Amino acid sequence: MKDVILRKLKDSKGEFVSGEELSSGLGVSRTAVWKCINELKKEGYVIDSSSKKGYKLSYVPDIINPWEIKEGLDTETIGKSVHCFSEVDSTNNYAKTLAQKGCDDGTVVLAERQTQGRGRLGRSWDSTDKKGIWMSIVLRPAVGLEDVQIITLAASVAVASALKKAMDVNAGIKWPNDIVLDGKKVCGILTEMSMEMERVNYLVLGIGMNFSQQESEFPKEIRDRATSLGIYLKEKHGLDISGFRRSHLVKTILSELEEVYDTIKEGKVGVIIEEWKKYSVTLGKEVLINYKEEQYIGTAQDIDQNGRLIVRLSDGTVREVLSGEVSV
Ligand code: BT5
Repeated sequence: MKDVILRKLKDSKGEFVSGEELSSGLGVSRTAVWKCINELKKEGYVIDSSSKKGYKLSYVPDIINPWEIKEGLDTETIGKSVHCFSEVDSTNNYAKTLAQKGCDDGTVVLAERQTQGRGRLGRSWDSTDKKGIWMSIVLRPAVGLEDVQIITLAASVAVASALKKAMDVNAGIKWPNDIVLDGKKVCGILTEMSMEMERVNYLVLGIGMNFSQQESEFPKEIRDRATSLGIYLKEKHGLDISGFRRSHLVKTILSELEEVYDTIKEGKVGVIIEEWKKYSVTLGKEVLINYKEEQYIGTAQDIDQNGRLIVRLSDGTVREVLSGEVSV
């Protein structure tokens, strides 16, 4: 019922809607409408009430709920099912549980806060309450293990392109899939998967995007390496992040993600690679590769059709790097 009321208030574009219209439209009492309005107010929506004229929506907060995400979402598959929480341990964990129960391809899980947000290799991911986009998407592509890296690269392309479309922000991709702004990490992607008979059973794409944190809100040990869209927009363009909505960026990411996912389904991996190269801040640079116990320096020359980074070492040998850490 809350979503129908919200829809009507939004459709009335700042005009009052009478309590009578809302209650008769929904077939409920005016008290029930009033209760719903109070719940919406508690969530942060500013709704003016007048005993004569009814209710008027005057402010939509920057909150993550299924109505804000689904409203105007132009996708066919990704985001048809959306689960939102005020707190979870990790959206990737929750998404995995849903995937194991057989949820649809494209199911999305979002939380305002994660208590145990994860990075790769057991590292932790700082997920401050309401300050970022902490989101996981379940995908069920009909592919084998060798294609998983491309899907992860494609996700970083989708995020970089969504940042441009939704906020006019020019982000770079550091191999394999860190999204950076002026060399600082604004978003990380964690892909986890379940395999069955050498085929992917499901993938969980975890996307962590720093949105409105101030520098002091990051843990000390990552302050010099992490940034948020808020910090970047203020420093670079003098813009205030309060003029943007996380839900709008989420929708744009989901829409871009569907586009790259469709491209992969059509077998056009080359298109993804070319797009990735456009955003790359790694190619052509001298890089330090850390892979397990090994460390080596070389020049990042290219990425191949499987998403491996091609690195030429100073002695002329060429290495294909599938995973590891890259410092530019
Ligand atoms: C990543 O790992 O970059 C993947 C992060 C994925 C987070 C999302 S949030 C939604 C979903 N649910 C989860 O539980 N996870 C996913 P990695 O490349 O290993 O980077 C981790 C490192 O980044 C840490 O060791 C820190 O140094 C740094 N870091 C931690 N929190 C950060 C933050 N909020 N912003 C920037 N850097 C951060």
